[in-house]
Amino acid sequence: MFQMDDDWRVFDPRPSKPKFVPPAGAVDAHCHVFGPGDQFPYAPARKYTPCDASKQSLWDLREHLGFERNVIVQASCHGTDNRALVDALVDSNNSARGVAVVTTDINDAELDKMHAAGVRAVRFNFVKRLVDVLPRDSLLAIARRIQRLGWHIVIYFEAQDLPQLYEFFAALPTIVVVDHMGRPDVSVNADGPAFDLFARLMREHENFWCKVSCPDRLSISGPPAYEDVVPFARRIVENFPDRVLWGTDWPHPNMKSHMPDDGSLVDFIPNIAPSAELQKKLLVDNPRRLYWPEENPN
Ligand code: 0GY
Repeated sequence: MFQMDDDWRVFDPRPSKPKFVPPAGAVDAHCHVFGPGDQFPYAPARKYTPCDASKQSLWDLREHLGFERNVIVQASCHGTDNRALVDALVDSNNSARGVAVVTTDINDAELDKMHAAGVRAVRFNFVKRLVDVLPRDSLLAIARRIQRLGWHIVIYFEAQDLPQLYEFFAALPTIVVVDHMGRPDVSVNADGPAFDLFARLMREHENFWCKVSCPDRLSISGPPAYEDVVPFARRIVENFPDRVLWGTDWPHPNMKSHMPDDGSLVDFIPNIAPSAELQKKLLVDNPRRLYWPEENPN
């Protein structure tokens, strides 16, 4: 049995029922499953040990919040062992897709097997407190390997690192999805130079998509309204309505300040996507086009 970190908070087992009702077919496009640790051990090199968060708890949450599908993202605490993720995808009966983490050692047969289970992307993590970042030539080798399967790349980085990563990102050959808006510093203006650089990446590279997720990780003003995050997310949703995704980030790994109420996170959506049209693009049309393209031949 793995001992959970003392300072890691357990997800809220009884989140509030959101007032906002998501449109039919809504996708929670950023969430995780963890363990159970005795079946799917956490990575020896992990930087934090989470509490177990099972696939069944995720399916229950999805129903409670009014969503129909999930995109499950491999988090750093499971390293490159994607078995818990694949196990959840197989159990989901086509209602979940996955984002895996791999190294250059992976062979084509293993990639094919993950594809059959529902994996559609790899995640490149540049957050140094979470991982030892892979060298760029390894990342490019992985990027080339996954193109055959039509997968895309999900990147996770912090805003202060964007200037030195910008050209590398801009040259990536697939669709690229940015986690949590590239973690902007929300104490500065959403129209200021730092977030302008991120907006420029989105504007000049139409293969870039953005998850307008995790106000709880970014906010200084705090829950439940996370007001200071609103102008950042709104700027992205309004300027790039066809390339945005949203997710709960359940079970909120490695959160130390507070444990968000998933119901409040869903109620945040109309503040960042104020019209029914924007909400449908954010929650239904965009994630389904990216992760279930076979249902959307056009
Ligand atoms: C997230 C955010 C975090 C953790 C991870 O891979 C991870 O461990 O992504 C974080 O600590 O900011 O997206 O779940």
